[in-house]
Amino acid sequence: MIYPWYNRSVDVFCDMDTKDGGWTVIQRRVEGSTDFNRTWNEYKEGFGSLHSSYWIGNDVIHQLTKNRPSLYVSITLTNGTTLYQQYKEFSVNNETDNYRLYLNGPTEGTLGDSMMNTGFHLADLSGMYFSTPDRDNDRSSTYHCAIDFGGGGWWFNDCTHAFLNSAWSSTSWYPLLSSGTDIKKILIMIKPH
Ligand SMILES: [Ca+2]
Repeated sequence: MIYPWYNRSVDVFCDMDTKDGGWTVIQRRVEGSTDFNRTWNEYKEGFGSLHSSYWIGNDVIHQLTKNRPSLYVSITLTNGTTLYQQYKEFSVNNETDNYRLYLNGPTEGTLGDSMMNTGFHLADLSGMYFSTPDRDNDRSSTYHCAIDFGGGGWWFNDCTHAFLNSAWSSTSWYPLLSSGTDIKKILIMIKPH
């Protein structure tokens, strides 16, 4: 149980094994067991179940990232291998700013950087707004990225290489992973410096 606000508690999953532990899990997905094709308000408030799959909620993420904690993405493949990518600084602005993403390095890991400096500037996500199937805040005039690349809430440029809230079959961390069929489990988590 954590207290993002002094008068309101939230139950979260804590990872006490990875890199000295102390990681607060803001997203957890196990084999596509929960539908992530949700509305703006559902992403705002959070959804899912603590012991299977969940999104903790964008308002909570905003509260927890004001001091720019580290971000750790962990993806376990169906063959048992776990890959990761860590970013030194992560924050999400408030709803008025459409939960705008901030990422800063250094970054390191075995997944590769598919969010910050992807090598393709239209896929770089730092500074981008959050979109959902019912809210297009992306930079593409052609696509509604949150619908057209699998259906789910995420930060998009025009559009993205990483989409971990997509329909499971479209879940991607391009170029390393382009289909959810290779993925067993995803954790996205944060830890203060
Ligand atoms: Ca668009």
